[in-house]
Order: sequence, then C-alpha cells, then structure tokens
Amino acid sequence: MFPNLEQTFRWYGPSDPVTLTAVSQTGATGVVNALHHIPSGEVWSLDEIEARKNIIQSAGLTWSVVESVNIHESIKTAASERDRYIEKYIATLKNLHKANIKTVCYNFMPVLDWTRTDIDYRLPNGASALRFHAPALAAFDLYILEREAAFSEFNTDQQKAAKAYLDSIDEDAKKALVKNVMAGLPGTDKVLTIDEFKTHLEKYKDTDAATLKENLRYFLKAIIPEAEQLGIKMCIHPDDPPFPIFGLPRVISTEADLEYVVNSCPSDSNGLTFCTGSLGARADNDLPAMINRLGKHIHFLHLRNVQRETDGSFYEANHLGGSTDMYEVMKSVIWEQKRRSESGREDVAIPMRPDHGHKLLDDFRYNTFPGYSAIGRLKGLAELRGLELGIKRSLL
Ligand code: DNO
Repeated sequence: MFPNLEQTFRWYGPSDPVTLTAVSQTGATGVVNALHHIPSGEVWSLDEIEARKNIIQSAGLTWSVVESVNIHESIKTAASERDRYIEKYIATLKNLHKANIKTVCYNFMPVLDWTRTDIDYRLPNGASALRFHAPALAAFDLYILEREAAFSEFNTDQQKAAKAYLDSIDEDAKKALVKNVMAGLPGTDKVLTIDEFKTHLEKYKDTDAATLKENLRYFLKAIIPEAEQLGIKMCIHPDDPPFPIFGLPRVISTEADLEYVVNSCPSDSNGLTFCTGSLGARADNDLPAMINRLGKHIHFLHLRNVQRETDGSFYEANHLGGSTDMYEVMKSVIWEQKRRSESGREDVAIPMRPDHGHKLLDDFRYNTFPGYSAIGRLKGLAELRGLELGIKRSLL
C-alpha cells in the first residue's frame, strides 16, 4: 500500500499562540511555515531559514512546505523594478534549496491576500467561523472606500443590499469591517489604511486580467527553470475569494486558470496548491473532477469547506460539511496517489493541511490568527485523516 498524505499544520512562527508542541499533539508531522518578518520581496537569508528550521526540528517536526514566499507587487504589475525582484525571489529559492526545503507555495492575488468581512461569525452552536458576506464587502467598496467604478460594477439590487447592510450596523461594526477587509496579509498584524489601499489600487489601473496573466507567465518563465534545477516544487494558491473584488483582476479562480498556469511553463516544478476552500466558493468549480484532470500537478493540498450562500456570500463550514463533497474530493486525491505510486513517482505522500478551523472550546482564550485556531483545526485534521483511512481501506 502506498503512503498516506503527509499531515501538516500551518504555524506562524515563534509568536504563534499555537505552539509546536500543540502542533505535534495534533498528529501532524509536517509544519507549514514562512518567514513573515521579512518584507515581501526581500531575500530570505540561509541563516534565517536555518534558524527557523532548527526550531521546527527541535520540536520533532519537519518544515515541509513554505507558505508563502510572497510575490512583490512590482512583479504583478510589471513595474520597472520587477526583474530585480525576480532575482531576489530566485536567491530565496536557492537558499531554501540549501536548507533542503523543497515545496514553495505562493499566490498571485493583487494587493490583498485572502479577504473576509467577518472573522467572528457565530454558528448556531457558538463556534466562531470566518465569513465573506457579499453585501458587507459591497458596502465597504461603495460607501467607505467610495470607489467610483464600483457603482457600475454592482447592480441595483446589490447596491440596495449593501446600503441596507450599512444602515443596519453601528460604528463599532463598521470599524471591524474596515479592519477585517484591510488586514490583507497572513502572519502579520498590519492593517492597511484606506489611503494606502487606494494608492495600491491606483497601481493596478493599467493591469487588467489579461495583463496580470501575462505578468504571471513572465514570472513563471523566469523562475520555473531555476526551481527545476534546484528540485523545488512551486505551487500556486488560488484566489480567495475566487472572483474579482475592488475592480482588481483575479486570475487563479477556475480550472481554465489553473490550466493556464501549468501550460505557461510546463515542468514538474510548476504546480498547484489545491485549496478546496478557495476554489469551492464558486459553484462552477467541480472540485473532484478538477483533481481528476489536474491531479498530477498538485504539490500541496488545503482541505477546507465553505457553505455557499445565495448572494455570492459564503462562510467556512465544518471540514466535512458545507458545499463541497469532501468524500469525493478525498477519493479523487487517493486515486491520484495511486496513479503516482504505480508510475513510480516519489511524491505520493502529498502534503495536506486542514485549512482553517472554527474557534471552539478553549480556542476562545487565545488570540490566534483568523482561521488558525488549535482545536478547530485539530478537529478538521482528525476528520480528514479518518476520511482518508476509511476511503483507502475500503477502496484498495
Ligand atoms: C489563508 C491562506 C492564504 C494563503 C496564501 C498562499 O488562510 O490560505 O493566506 O496562505 O494566499 O499564498
């Protein structure tokens, strides 16, 4: 029988309230980590990488995946300094290679990484979940950011819903909305101001989806040959949410987008992070079928579920609940592993992590990064590994 998926857990570094001891008690053996203190675009030195790796190893764990080495904005907008930042990116990959870290996740989302409007959405049982509430985002865009073009992008009903939402919340809730949306980057407490955000948006005025895709291809053509030589597997993370927001283009949201990535520079080093939570927010993404077709390019799995609502909103559901059929997803993953094993590929134990978790029980005592509670994610991981075992034992 071929090996199971590699169970990993995201850890935000020494200041993460979820300690490495806690990580190892979840049963995960791999850690997903990044050097969040190094500004986006700057080189990660070998010393810094080794120091972090030693901390992880001293806890009996392995640094399995880097999530993420972020892409400097100049690369996404093709600004004049992009080649310099690509060189720096390659220097970081070389140092990761020296430290024997071989899987690197990244994303190509303009300005903001993932976006939620509510980071404490209460489910009927009191658990706290993350939610993307479409009227709240529209309210922010139309009436707080006051982006002119937004008035032609949202239809009348959406504008009405946005206004009604805005009128229904008090000043504190409004402040929380701004903070949630502007807290763009994982692993930092940095919240953009509205003015900073506007400056960033301005830089994208000449970058539509076609241009952003071209800029992605340019980046891939430059780094993938290097990654290949180093034996590093790059894996792009999809957009979250998987549709344009704030008039910014989003180009990694559908199966066609993922195909574009792998075809732009065909290589074993040019792969995917298959995030069921991000991709699952679109009803037209058939996740098990996508895994069947694109499986060989998957180097990293984020397993999470969202419950889609009727108006483009969604909230994060239990890992085995929600709109995505996790049983079918897992089955497709196991078939992919079987194919890999039969064709002699070495990467059968694809790293997977329970992506996000609710806040449950004692999680409320800790100020963890949104979505990165200990118990909620442990519950997700436990369910996922049970699902994997059950399917595998009954299928094979
Ligand atoms: C959120 C994450 C994203 C992801 C990056 C990958 O929890 O899934 O922040 O790490 O977009 O580059």
